[in-house]
Amino acid sequence: MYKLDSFMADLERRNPAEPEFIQAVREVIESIIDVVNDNPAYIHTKILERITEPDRIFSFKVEWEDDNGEIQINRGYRVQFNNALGPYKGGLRFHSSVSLGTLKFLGFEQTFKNSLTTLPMGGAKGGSDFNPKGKSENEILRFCRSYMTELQKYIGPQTDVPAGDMGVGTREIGYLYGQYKRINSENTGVITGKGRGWGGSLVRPEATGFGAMYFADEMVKANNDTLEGKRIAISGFGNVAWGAVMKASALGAKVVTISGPDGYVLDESGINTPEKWDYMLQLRASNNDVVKPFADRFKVQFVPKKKPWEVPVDMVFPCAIQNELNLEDAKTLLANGVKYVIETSNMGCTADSTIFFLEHKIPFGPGKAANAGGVAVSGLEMTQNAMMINWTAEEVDVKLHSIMKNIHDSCVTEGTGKDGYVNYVKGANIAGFKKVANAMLEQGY
Ligand code: 2IT
Repeated sequence: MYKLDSFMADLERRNPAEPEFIQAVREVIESIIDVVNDNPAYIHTKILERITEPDRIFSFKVEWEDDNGEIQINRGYRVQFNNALGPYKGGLRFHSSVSLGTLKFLGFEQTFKNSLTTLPMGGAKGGSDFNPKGKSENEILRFCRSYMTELQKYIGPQTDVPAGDMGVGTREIGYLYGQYKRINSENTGVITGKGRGWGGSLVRPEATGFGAMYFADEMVKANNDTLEGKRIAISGFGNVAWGAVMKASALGAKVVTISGPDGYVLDESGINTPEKWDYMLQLRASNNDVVKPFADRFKVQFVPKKKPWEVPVDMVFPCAIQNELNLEDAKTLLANGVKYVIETSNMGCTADSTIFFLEHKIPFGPGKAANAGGVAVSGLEMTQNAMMINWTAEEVDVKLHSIMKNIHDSCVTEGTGKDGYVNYVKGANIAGFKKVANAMLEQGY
């Protein structure tokens, strides 16, 4: 029999100073411990110890030259967490906050998320503490080239397929893929999120935001409700927020906020025109990591140094970074009448804020379910690359939509309580876990 406290104490002892990893594991173990203890095969094969230990971790030096001719040194990583279901798959994050513990938490989450998509993908994550803010195009190119010179030793289209995450978009994927190809002389689906002209899937850039909105659409329908007319607060202004605002508009909802490290934009008329969406892309491409110019450009309100969670809304979609919404924010949101929370960033809500929402029976879509659309379309990109064909945007979108509906339904199946309230956190964790755990058991040790 597993006991939560002793298992977690042991995990903390073996993974010191990695609070995000511990947080991510604790949430999963709390959800699945009864399922595990009900199945002797899980207990005597030590499934929990095995599923929380990454298969392997690479850490490497990345040297590159800045525009002043000075040598800079960053640390690069790839965490290959679990490949029971398929080749390792997961994004690369270039951000000053990146540490090994961050990437272990993200790789762990990715394993269950990828399982939920039902596509054959294991879980991984990688990246660097390289901070793209303020870097020139040439500096980014030189960094990507050096990073891939090391990373290419460990990846391959059947082994490990990276993609983008924070700080890594189509431009960076291009530079990374170019260097992989230069060294290995092969054109394969070794990385996803490629440009649409050279093997990238249509709808991949939009996929995480679209998927989150499809997931939200299923959540509201399950509550005999509709997205039509809903007021939404979104954080972030990157690729994920961009996809989400576009799909929200298409489905009749109104997004009134986006945010950056400098504060948030409050646009009461709604972020619902192609000009505004295109401007978000320009802002991101500028590498300044500020959102205020959006407010200046469209003459709407800018609230400096604050998060958008103080704005009264029906739904919130954290789309920026882990632990960006805390217990205080959760209390404010609830007092202001929030009806749904869709965690679109990975572990965007702190543990206590998640518990608060669940205790108050707010439908809460956890990141590993709600944001799985991105990696799902990455999986579809791998399929297209392997078949040497391109699907139309409609074909990809239909598949994405059906995957998100499926994930929602799996959460309902595994997460519905006696009172009818759907605990999507529990549902996603149980559904994601069972597939990975059963595959591990069937494959032996
Ligand atoms: O967090 C994520 O799921 C991603 N960054 C996307 C990973 C992928 O392989 O597309």
